[in-house]
Amino acid sequence: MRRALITGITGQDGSYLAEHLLSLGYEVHGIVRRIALEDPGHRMKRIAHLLDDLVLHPGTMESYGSIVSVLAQQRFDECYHLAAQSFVPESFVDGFSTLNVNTTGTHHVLAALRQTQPEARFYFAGSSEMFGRAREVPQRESTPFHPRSPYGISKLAAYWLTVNHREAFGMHCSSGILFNHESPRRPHEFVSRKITRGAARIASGLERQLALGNLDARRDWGHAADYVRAMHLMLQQDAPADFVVGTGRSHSVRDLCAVAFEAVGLDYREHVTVDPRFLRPAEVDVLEADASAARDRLGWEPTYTFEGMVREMVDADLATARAGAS
Ligand code: NDP
Ligand code: GDR
Repeated sequence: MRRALITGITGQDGSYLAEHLLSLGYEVHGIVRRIALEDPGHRMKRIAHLLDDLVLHPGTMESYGSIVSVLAQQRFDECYHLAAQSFVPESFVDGFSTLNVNTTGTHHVLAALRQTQPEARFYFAGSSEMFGRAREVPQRESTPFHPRSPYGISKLAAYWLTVNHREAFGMHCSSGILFNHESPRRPHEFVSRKITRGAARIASGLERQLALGNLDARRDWGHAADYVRAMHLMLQQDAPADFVVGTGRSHSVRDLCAVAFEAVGLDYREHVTVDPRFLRPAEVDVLEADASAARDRLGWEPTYTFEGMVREMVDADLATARAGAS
C-alpha cells in the first residue's frame, strides 16, 4: 500500500486530494495544527467524513521540529505540500506571516524530507499568482514571473526552493502552477464563494446586497476536484517537472456574478455594489492558463465547465441558506 502525507489537509484542496488518494488505495496521513485536533467539529469540517480513514499528526509550518518529527517516524512515498496562508488580501495586511508560513514553511518541509527521506516524491502547491502582471496571455510554464502581492512573492520563492532541491540534491520535486480552482468547500471570503453564497442568501431573503471589489478582473476558474488529480499525476512521472494547470478559459468577476445570480433567477446588477474596501493595492488583471503540457504529458483534462461549477456552488449555498445555517 502506498503511503502519502498531505500538509494543509483541512483545506479545500487537501480534502479533495485525501478523498482521491483514499479512492486509489493509499494510506493517507495529514499534518494538522494542534488547534484543529482540539476543535475537530469546526476546524476539520471538510474532512469530517474521512476522519476514520486518515492518520493525522499535529504540526505547524512555522516549526521545523514539528515537521521533522512526523517525517522521522514514518516513510512516505509521496508528500503533497498544500499548507499555506492562501488569501491574497491578507498578505498585504501581514506579509511577514505569509512569507513565514508559505516560504519558510516550504523550506522546512523540503529540508525535513531531505534529512529523513530524500527519495520521497514531493509536490509543491505553486500558483498562477506567480505570473501576476503576466507578460503574455495565456500563461505557460515558460512565461516570466512578475508577482503582485506578498502572497505571490512567497509562492515564487517557495517554487524556486523546490526547483533548487531538485537540481541541487536530485530529489523528485515538482510544482503545480495551479490557476484558481473552487468548489462548495471554498472558504467564504474568496470571490467565487462570496458570490455564490451571496446570491443564495439574497434569493432566500436573508440579505439584499453584495459588496465586491474589482468586477473586471479575469481569472481561469476550474474545479478543485479536477485539479487534485493533476497533483497526483505529477508525482507518478518518472522525472520531476513543473506544470501549469487550468481550463484555458478566463471569465471576469462580473461574468461569475451573472451566472450565479441567474441560477437563482436574479439580475446581479440589482444586488451587487462595488466597495473600495475590497480593491487591492496591486491587482492581477488577467490570468488564463495554457495547460497543454499537462494535457499532453500527464493526460490531464478538466471535467467541469465554469457554469456547472458555479451552479454546483450555488446549489450547495442555497441548501445551507434554506437550512438556516451560515
Ligand atoms: P486553503 O486556504 O483552503 O487551505 C490551506 C491549508 O493550509 C489549511 O489546511 C490550513 O490549515 C493550512 N495551514 C495554513 N497555515 C498553516 C500553518 N501555519 N501550519 C500548518 N497548516 C497551515 O487553501 P486551498 O486548499 O485552496 O489551496 C491549497 C494550496 O494550493 C495552498 O498552498 C494555496 O496557496 C495553493 N493554491 C490554491 C489555489 C486555489 O485556487 N485554491 C490555486 C493555486 C495555488 P487550517 O485549516 O488549520 O487553517
Ligand atoms: P485570488 O482569488 O486572489 O485570485 O487567489 P480571489 O477569489 O480572492 O480573487 C479573485 C479576483 O476577484 C477579485 N475580487 C474579489 N476578491 C475577493 N476575495 N473578494 C471580493 O469582494 C472581490 N471582488 C473582486 C479580486 O480582486 C481578484 O482579482 C486565489 C487563491 O486561492 C490563491 O491562494 C491562489 O494561489 C490563486 O487563487 C490562484
